[in-house]
Amino acid sequence: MKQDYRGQRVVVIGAGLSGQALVRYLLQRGATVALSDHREASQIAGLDSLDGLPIRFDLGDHSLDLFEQADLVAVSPGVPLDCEPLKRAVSCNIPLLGEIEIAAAEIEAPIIGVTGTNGKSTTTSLIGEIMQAWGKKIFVGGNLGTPLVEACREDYDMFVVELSSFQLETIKNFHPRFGLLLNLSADHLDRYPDLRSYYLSKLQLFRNMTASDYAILNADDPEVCRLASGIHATKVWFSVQGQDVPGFVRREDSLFWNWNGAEISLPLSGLQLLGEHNIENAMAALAPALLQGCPADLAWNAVCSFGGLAHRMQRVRLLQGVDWYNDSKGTNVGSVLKSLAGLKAPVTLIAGGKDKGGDYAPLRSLIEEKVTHLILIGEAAVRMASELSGSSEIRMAASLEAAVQQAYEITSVGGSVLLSPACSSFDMFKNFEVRGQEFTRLVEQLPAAGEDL
Ligand code: UMA
Ligand code: ADP
Repeated sequence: MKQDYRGQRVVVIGAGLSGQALVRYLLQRGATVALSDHREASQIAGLDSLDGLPIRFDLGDHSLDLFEQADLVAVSPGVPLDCEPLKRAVSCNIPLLGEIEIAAAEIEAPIIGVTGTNGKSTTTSLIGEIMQAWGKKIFVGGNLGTPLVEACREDYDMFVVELSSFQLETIKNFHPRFGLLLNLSADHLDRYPDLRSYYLSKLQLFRNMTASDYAILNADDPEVCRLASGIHATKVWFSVQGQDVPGFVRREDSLFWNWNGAEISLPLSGLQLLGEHNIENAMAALAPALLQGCPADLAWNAVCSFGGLAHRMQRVRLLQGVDWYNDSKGTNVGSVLKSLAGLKAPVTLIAGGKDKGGDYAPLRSLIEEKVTHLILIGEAAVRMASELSGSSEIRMAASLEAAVQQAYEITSVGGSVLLSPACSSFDMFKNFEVRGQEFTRLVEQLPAAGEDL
């Protein structure tokens, strides 16, 4: 239901992409807006896009009285709900609404929400590709880049939205027609007190969905299966391990769609994306298209044409018999496991960055199997070295550049070098894209045989 904000005093907390988009939207909808961020203006990118707009800036620190006197606080995803200004607002009974909740109230077209610990961006993009090939005007964004509130007043046939646990924390009436839960494993334990709280945030996606909506779920993921009983939407499953479930099943070299009497098979040979996890992403992306009547061959052609997103197992270069891969978006243990699984030994793994509080020990057995050298960078390096001690030869590097140089010197012909950090980038870089770009630049500069060092 469209919300009227006329006459309301709204404080937007967080002045990043979401906060700036919220400000523009709320002003258009008649609110009196203040924008609050604990960073100084000079540290915030893009703030000049708000120049000339009638807003109060509250930068450098949060003025708690602003939060006590508001009618509503609009929350950016990166702001934890237990921060002091939000606790203060809650104690004064002032409602908090997240960016997705505010945006979705404007939208009448079907929404496809994509969540899970890994594979969200790839799957969201695949859905965008399929729908565009089918001639639909589709918004593709959310956590992927463009905040939903930026686009919610535009006329799209449908919206596919990547949703992080942070964005889902503040859901109240958000009601997608399709909800995808790709997988669940440890992540963001620097924000959540335990895994359960993180998983429950993800499950918020389904809270308003009913039997006339569809939940698209990974039948091979034990945590997803365990939590599925609380989901009321009609369940459509996918299984790369060949489980006999209603939905998508992979058997040998084909995918089989088995739903309501329809039986379709698709040959995996055309898929460009590598790795079992990308077969899961492909099945999850195809399901909402087929359920809406998209012709299967058209959808499959769109999936097969997709070459993948940058910074996800992107092959940078073959140099002197060594393959170099940029997997800068491998920011948790679960994703590194998938990326490593797709490579054969010997691998030099460059990992580390900003610690997210999870456990690195689940990496041990695959590292023992495939990784000859583990080069660690960033704040997490010391803890990773201690938790993975003895799993391979471990070295420390003071910078990404030093790590690349070490990898160049020690990796033997026929091997691979993989940057897949299992950590976020914020200790050393602006974001994972900048880390991946820097890695790519460093690797491209490495001299080929015969060139001077
Ligand atoms: N801040 C405060 N007070 C606090 C805490 C933070 O003022 O107590 C401020 C920070 O100084 C900063 C702002 O809040 O200026 C943070 O805003 P934000 O992190 O929400 O940044 P946005 O630019 O709005 O980006 C967000 C998502 N960021 C996060 O969830 C951390 C982006 O996802 C998303 O692309 C964007 O909205 C558009 O939807 C990024 C991300 O890292 C890529 N997501 C995490 C992930 O994928 O693992 C969840
Ligand atoms: P997200 O948006 O959830 O971070 P991406 O599609 O950007 O996911 O992929 C990030 C990394 O996660 C990839 O580099 C890959 O290693 C891993 N990954 C991708 N899809 C999956 C999946 N379905 N299951 C597990 N890991 C995956």
